[in-house]
Amino acid sequence: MSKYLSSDDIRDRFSRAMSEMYKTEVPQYGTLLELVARVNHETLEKDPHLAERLEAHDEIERLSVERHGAIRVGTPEELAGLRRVFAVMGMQPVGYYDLSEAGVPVHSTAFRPIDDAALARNPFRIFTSLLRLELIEDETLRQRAAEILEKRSIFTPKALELVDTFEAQGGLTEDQAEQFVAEALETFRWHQDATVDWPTYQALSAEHRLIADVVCFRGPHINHLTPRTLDIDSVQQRMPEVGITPKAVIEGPPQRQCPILLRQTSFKALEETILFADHHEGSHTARFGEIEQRGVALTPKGRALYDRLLKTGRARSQGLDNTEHQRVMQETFAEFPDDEATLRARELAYFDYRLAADSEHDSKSTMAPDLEAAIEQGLVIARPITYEDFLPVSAAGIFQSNLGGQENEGYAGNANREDFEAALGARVTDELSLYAERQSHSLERVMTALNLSQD
Ligand code: OOG
Ligand code: NI
Repeated sequence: MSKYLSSDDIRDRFSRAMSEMYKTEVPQYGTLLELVARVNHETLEKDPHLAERLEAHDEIERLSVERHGAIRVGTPEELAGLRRVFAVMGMQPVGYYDLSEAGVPVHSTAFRPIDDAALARNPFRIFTSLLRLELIEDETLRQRAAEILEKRSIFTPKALELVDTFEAQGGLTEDQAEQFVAEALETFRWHQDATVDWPTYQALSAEHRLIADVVCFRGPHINHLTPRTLDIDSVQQRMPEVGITPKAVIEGPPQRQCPILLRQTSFKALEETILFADHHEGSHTARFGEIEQRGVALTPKGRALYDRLLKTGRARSQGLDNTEHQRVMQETFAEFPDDEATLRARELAYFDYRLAADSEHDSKSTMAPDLEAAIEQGLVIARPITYEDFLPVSAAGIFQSNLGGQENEGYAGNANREDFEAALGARVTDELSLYAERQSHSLERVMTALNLSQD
């Protein structure tokens, strides 16, 4: 047995500690967690078939611990530091998201666990954005922002020391891990006092509110934490009952028999009192709450169809309320097959193949001529692979709803993955390749076990 705690354990502890901290910082988040737990419980009670399926797919356990968060940093050094901190918790950078297209001066990745066992244990993810100062046109303002960022250090000395220890030893002992969780948490804490005076804040905020949010504080405060719900429509509808006002529409695909990708909604950021460095008392809005419902990961072909229908649907539902928006989306997405067999046959979504439990012992002697027959005979089970990543259009909608819709079209067309990776000090993993690999590995195992040839 290793004398070190596993990265999965450290991540699990950290995500719980982060959730506790955010609950005290933003009480509405606690209220939202309770509502989501209630809705999930009711949904599972009403639908025993869903409960069984989630159980069989190792998804019941992770449901109650599942959440993602989001942070924004200001410099390449900060981003690279985060990469090392998250690596201690088994979280790798996956995906590149260009938000300049949506008028927000950042690009992003998601730090998350990658392998099946780690995802089943606790899929905690952090959507991490890097501010793009180079997109600020006003040179004086750009330099001012860079100088301010230069002066801060977002990690505690002890956290950095423990990251060094982790890298040198290849793990952390129980005591070290405990201390690491407490120290790492400090980076994401909220501070009511800004590091700049009120005029500086206002100047940065006038360029873009997000720039002020990144530059004017001691560190990348966690700006939301998002539990996973099994029925997002119900939570959206019931939020007002618990005193929470949801954003206008649910982002992403409409409700379906076979959920795809990711549906998200949030509540508006709070206006919070801030004490500025010149003792001016002002306010800042940054922190909010969000919920998500996850479905199956799509292949490039499925994703292209999703993107096309989303674009059509959004164009047709401009300015509509959520009920009408969802109706238009349902109509638009009627073209997207909504049963697992077709999603699989047309290679629109990724599946994980397993031998049925009772076909394991005499698998070699089955008479199934091919995979499809084996599935039909119940020897092999194909289960949808859950989408673990994010969606740029939805993310833009979430950013926008919390920035008062502030967009700057001048930022668009600036995707720069190379720059982002240079800042990160590593390549980001392509999310689609991860799903494709999981599918093909599972397929190989099943084919070998059943003596089937792959053609
Ligand atoms: C991140 C917004 C993106 C999501 O769930 O798509 C996001 C941010 O506001 O910093 O969290
Ligand atoms: Ni989010």
